[in-house]
Amino acid sequence: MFKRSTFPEGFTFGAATAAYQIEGQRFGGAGSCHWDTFAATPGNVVGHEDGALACDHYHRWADDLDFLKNGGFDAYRFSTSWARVMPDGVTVNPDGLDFYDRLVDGMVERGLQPYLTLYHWELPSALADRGGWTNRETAERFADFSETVMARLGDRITRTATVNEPWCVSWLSHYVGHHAPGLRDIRAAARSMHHIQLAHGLAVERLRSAGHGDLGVVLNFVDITPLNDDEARAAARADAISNAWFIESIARGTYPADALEGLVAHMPAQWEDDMATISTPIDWLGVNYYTREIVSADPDAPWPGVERHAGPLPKTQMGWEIHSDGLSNILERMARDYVGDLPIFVTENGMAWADDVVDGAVNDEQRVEYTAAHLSAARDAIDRGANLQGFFYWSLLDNFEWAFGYEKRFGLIHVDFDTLVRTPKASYHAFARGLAQ
Ligand code: IFM
Repeated sequence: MFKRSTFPEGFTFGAATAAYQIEGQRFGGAGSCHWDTFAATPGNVVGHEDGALACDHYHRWADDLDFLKNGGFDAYRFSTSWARVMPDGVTVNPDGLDFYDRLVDGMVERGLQPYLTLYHWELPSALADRGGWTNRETAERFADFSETVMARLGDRITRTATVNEPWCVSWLSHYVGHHAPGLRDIRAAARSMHHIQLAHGLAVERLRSAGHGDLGVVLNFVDITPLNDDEARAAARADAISNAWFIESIARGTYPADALEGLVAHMPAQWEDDMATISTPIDWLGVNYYTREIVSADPDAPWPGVERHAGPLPKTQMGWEIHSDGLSNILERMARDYVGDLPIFVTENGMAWADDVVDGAVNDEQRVEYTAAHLSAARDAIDRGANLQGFFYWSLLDNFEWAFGYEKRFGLIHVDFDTLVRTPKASYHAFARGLAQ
């Protein structure tokens, strides 16, 4: 597997989850969120599944935290559901805040550092009704929500991320239509791509002025690979939309020209005035990495006119190529081109596999290998100049994998979704052994 001792002193090892994917949305007075309504609409989620029960982490969180403690992990990356804390998007549900308060106390009691992500996609339906991320007001309300959560939890949080994967919040959800709210509209995409960045910036400004520190953001990256030497233009366009839009605006206060060429006509009025807020300094960067994408131009398709190709490498249950070098490429690029010496954390990396429990055990040797290869790539990135300070496996538990329902299993811990029984997989035990060495 790997050895903790091969990483720098103080390097943080953790595992990550997100609220809607594990908690059980029906408990504790949570309000309707746009994932509830998206999932209730035929054809959106495999098996018509939703997050109503999920892993019932709402009631079983103590056992789940024990897995982290007993495995020797240093930290837990979790998220707060906006719809649980503010069911209508603005009014506080005391039970919601109490739940997260207990959860954070539970981490501290177990010696686990809490890494909070404020928004991992539970947009309250009341705000979705008013246009969700296509409406600038949602960004303002997000800053209010962030301040409320941090006023209650901030004294015990090690690091805070504003938003998880703004590309998923915007492009994947408003242009590809694969995630809530399921739109396929370039104007909605452009607006949401700007407003989610603005939400991040407003929240950082608000939290900073309230005295909070260690503020960052979690961005997802794909290692974009041109199909051949003639496809550099298509690769640049794909990279601008998937990667550069989100990091360049935060690190430099500009959007990449290769993305603006197709989006500028659809941007909200006076968007340039927001760039200073979007690029307000952060304290750390979270990188989520899973795979690469091989691309070429598709001249018959509307902008951005990019076609994706299946690559030759072995694939996970998601059909994603396993390409660990992509992780070191991305980490090195972040340090070199965007954030310099700023601390970087791999906030998600992991693989889905169709795991089964056999005689009380799950022998997921593919995941053991995947994780070892990516940890080795993370270690290489440190030698290549990235100030990488931690690595979080995605995910602690098998969970609700969004539009794929419960079929895709990413966890170190297997969850039987009929009985909710948890079974640590071989990868969990391998991780624990590596952490002890
Ligand atoms: O499950 C998701 C997570 O919510 C965000 N990052 C990618 C994971 C795997 O698809």
